[in-house]
Amino acid sequence: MEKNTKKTFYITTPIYYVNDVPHIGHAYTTIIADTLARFQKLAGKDVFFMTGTDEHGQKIEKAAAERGLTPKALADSVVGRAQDLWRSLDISHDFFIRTTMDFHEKGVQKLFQMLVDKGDIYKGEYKGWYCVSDENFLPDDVPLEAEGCKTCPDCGKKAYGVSEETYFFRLSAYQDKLLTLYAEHPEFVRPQSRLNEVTSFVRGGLKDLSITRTTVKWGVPVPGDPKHTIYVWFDALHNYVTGIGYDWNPELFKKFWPADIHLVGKDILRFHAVYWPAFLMAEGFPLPRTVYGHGWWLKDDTKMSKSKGNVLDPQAILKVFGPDPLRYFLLREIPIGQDGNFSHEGFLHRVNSDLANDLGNLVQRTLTMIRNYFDGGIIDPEEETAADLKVRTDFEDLKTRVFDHYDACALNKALEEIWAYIGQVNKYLAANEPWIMAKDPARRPRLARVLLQAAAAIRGISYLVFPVMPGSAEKIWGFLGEGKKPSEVPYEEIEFDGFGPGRKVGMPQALFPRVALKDFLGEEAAAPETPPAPRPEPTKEGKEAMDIITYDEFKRMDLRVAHILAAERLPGATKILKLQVDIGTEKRQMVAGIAETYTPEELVGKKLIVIVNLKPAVIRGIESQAMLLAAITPDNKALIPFFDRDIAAGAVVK
Ligand code: ME8
Repeated sequence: MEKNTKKTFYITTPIYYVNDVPHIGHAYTTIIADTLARFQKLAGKDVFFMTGTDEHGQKIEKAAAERGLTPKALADSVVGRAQDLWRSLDISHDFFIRTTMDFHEKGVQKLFQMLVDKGDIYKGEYKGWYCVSDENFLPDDVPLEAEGCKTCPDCGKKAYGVSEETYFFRLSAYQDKLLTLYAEHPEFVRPQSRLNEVTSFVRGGLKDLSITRTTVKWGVPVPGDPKHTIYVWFDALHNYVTGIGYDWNPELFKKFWPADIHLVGKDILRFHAVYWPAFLMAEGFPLPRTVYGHGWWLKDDTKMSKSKGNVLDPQAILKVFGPDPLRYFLLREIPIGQDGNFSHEGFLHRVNSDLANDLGNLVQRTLTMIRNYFDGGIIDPEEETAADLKVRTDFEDLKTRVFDHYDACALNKALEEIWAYIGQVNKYLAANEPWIMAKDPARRPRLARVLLQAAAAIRGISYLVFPVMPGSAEKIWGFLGEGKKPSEVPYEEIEFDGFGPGRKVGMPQALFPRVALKDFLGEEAAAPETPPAPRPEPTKEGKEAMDIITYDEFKRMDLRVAHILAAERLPGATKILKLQVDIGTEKRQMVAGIAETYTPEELVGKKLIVIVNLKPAVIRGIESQAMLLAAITPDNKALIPFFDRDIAAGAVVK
């Protein structure tokens, strides 16, 4: 695809209907647009990012009547809540357009009149079927049902018959021009699969489009013929030009039009990839570079939609997690073109594993060590070894690849690559064991190098995730003692050496909350985690028998020192960890209820006591082949007794 070399970048979301407040699906589009806008700013472009609301038409008229409100009062209340949501999601739009704004209505009327004068709009009679939910005329080939009605093939709702005087837009005259556009500029519709759909739709033939209604009152009046209101899609699509200054700010319009990306859901691709360029061709405007039709978020395999009532309210998630976990999850989970099923378990897994464990712990551990071992800043690092150099050069390569992914809207790929690098830096730290080096003053220059490398990597990582997680990236730069914000550093200037010796770091705060499914969904909705095996209430005889045992009985327990080789969390489990241990004679895996007291990272390398001849138990589908000894605190947490000097794995405990 040809590179976009323009200095400006204009990106839009659809303007959402005000029949209800936005849900996760609307949040998704808006987050993608925000991420691309933030990235393009880092890339040095002058960016304009617009979102807004679509307030006219029959759908809104009907929704308002059902609530006993005027359409404008309904719009005002939903707009307030939508704007609150975009604030809570850290959306950085430059302008919020409402189609009830005066300049927009005037602009739409002016363009309508221009097309009448040109002969591209003419008066006629429309007979057909209309779907209010989609604000769309049904194609002629939709069959008539036994009861004499038709069902909308897109949303499955009942359509109703219309027969009225209308103004038509001469869409049929643009069929060949549209096909030429798709052939000469395949980047006009993305992804490629959507271009194919649109092309075959247009090849199938285009009929002129009815663009006014006499039976809908809530709309922009047709100039000189006010018994007609302008069809809501003709009105709404023009927000992309009125919002950027058409007819009221020629400089702004000249600077940013045509749009670089109209980001939309695949449900409204036809309006944007067929009707919109045809209107623009008729009006003589340059055409947008790309209409990007993204996939849908589904709930239980069905598209989330306000009219189906299966939507998820993002505010419920934002209250617990803040914006970045949701932004990250939605962008990481699926490539932009595909559909994805939203599950709370999937969301929590990503937050706990990718954010809290991988990124959060890396930041927390590294900064804590820098503060503990080099309070005044890291000094006198030794020369880079090959392994240290790899952390640096891999960052430089990563930076280029991530840039290309962002530029190509491959946001999930950008995040995948960044997280692979986070994993690499975590391994680098574990392999170097700085916490052990810190005990030996002779190894201080090496310790300095390892922590310097990790801090520099963290600074780079935060910069690269900034477009997706702006708040967290800014916080991490703050902990690193950085004077600037990531948004103030152009992409081409970001360097691994931005964190150098002598920099004093601040106290890291927890970045991502670790939340259990039951706390998030409520006890009943959450699948039970493996409950600890209940201790049987001892009978009188049993109690006496348990109180005193013989030495021979005690001796039957094979207690040994075990060395923890690896530790990890299990997806969706908040209390248990999976450990790999060396018990001297062999390696064993075990599952232990210690996740509320210990992180996997701090356990690796430690030695503890385990009983190795207990019958294996299966916990969460994993065989636990040993059990560790731990004291139970009053609030039911496990505290492991470690050794106060080194001891070999396998040593007998008695
Ligand atoms: O169509 N998954 O407004 P709308 C992903 N006013 N994205 C989703 C989604 C889901 N389940 N549900 C909604 C309109 N969206 C018109 C637009 S533009 C000139 C006029 C997103 O409130 C997606 O971007 O029905 C979709 O295209 C848009 O919300 C539809 O919003």
